[in-house]
Amino acid sequence: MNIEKIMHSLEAKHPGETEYLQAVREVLISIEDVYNQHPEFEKAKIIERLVEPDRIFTFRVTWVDDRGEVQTNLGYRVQFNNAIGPYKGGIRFHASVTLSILKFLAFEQTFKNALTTLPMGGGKGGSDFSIRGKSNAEIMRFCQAFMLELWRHLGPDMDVPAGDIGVSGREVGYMYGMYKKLTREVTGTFTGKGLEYGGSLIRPEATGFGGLYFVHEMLKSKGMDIKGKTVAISGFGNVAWGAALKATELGAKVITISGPDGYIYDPAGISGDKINYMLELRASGNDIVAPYAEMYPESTFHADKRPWEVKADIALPCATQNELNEEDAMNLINNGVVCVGEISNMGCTPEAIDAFIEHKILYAPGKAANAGGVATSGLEMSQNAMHMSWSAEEVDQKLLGIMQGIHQQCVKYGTEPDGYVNYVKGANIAGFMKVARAMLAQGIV
Ligand code: 2IT
Repeated sequence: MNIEKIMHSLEAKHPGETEYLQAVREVLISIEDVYNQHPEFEKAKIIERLVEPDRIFTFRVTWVDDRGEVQTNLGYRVQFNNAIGPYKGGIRFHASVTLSILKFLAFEQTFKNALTTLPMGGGKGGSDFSIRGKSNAEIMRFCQAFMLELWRHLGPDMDVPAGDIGVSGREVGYMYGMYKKLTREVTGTFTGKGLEYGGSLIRPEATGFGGLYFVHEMLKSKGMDIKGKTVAISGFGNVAWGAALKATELGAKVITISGPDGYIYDPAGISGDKINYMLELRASGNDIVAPYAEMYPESTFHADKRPWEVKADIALPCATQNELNEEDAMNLINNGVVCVGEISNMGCTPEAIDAFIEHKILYAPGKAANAGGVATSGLEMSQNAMHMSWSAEEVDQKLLGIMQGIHQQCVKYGTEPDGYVNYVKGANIAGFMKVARAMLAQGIV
C-alpha cells in the first residue's frame, strides 16, 4: 500500500476535508503492514473502496423560528459502509458540523461498530443546527423538518440513527415521532429512544460506562487499580456524565469537567449530586460550566482553558474531536498521567497520540474506548427486533463483556515486541480485518 499516493488522491478529490483526511491517514498507517501481507485485499482494491462512503445525502432543512422567521440549515446523512450490517451511527446537531466532520465520524464508526462484534455497518448524520438558545418548540420543529427529508433513507435493516453531540433523548423522540408518522411503521428505527417506547436501559450511560470498563481493563492488564486514581474529564454532556458516574462507582475521583467557556477543577471530587448538577447545567441550554463554581465554592473555574493542565492519573476526553493537542499531551505526561481513554471521537490530535505512544502511556483511541455507546444501541436494536426488553443488569453485563472483548482484540493485534500495547494499531487492525473480510466475501459491489 502506498499511503502517500492514496492520501494524495483523496486530498485532490476532497480538498479541505481535514478531519476526514486525518481519520483516514491514522487508519492507513496502522494497517499498512497487515494489508501488505494480504495481496487479496490489494487485488480487490479494498482500501480504495473502504475510504469512500457508499453514499451521502445532503439536504436543505427549512423551519420557522419562534419569531416567525424562516430559517434554513444543512442536513446530511453519510452511509459509509454496510459490509457487516445496516448503517448505524449517531446524528450530530452543532454549529460546527461540516461534511468533513460527518465523513470522519462515519468512517470511524465503521471500524468501531465492527469491534463491538454486533452486526452493524457505519454511518453518521447531522446538521449545522445548534440547539443552544433554542426553545423546545423550535427544536421540535427543526427535528421534524430534518426527518421530512431523512426518513426515506432509513429503516430497521437499512440505516438506524441515534444521538451524538446536540442530540439526546428529547431530539431522538421528536425525530422518531415524525419518522413513524411518515413511514407508518413501528420498528424501532432509531436508538437512544425513551424507555417508554422501545429504548434500552443503560443506553444513556453506556458510552461513559463502556469507556470506564475499557480503562479498567487497560489498568488491570498492567496490574494497576483504578481505585483511588484521580480522573480529569472534559465535556459535561451525556458522555462525561456516564464516565463520571462509573469512575466514581469504581472508586476513582473525578476532578474536572469542562465546557466551551473553560473548565472546572474540583479537588474534592465531582460525585453524587454534583454529577446530577452536570445534567442540569446541560439542560439549561447555555452550554457553559462556569455556574458549577458558584454552586460548589470548593471548586474553581478556569476560563478559556482546557482541563489537561491539571495533575491527574487518568485523562478522559469526553467532548469533541481534536480537543487534546500535543502541548496538552505533554502537560499530562509531565504531570504523571498513566492512562488516557479517548471517549470522544478522535479527541486527540495525531501529535498528541504520538506523544502518548512515545512515552508508553496506556492510550486508547475513541473507536475502542467509546464503542460502548453504539454497542448498547446494537442491544437496543436486538430488544426491538425481539419485542422484548432486558433488565439494566442484563444490558450492563453484555456491555461489560463487549468492552472486555474489544480490549482483548486490541491486545491481540496491538501488542508490540517489548510488550507495550499500541491500542491505536490494535483497534484499527481488528476493525479493519473484519470489515475487509466481509467486503471480500461479498464480491465487488
Ligand atoms: O459516536 C458514536 O458512537 C455515537 N454517537 C453513538 C452511535 C449510535 O448509533 O449509538
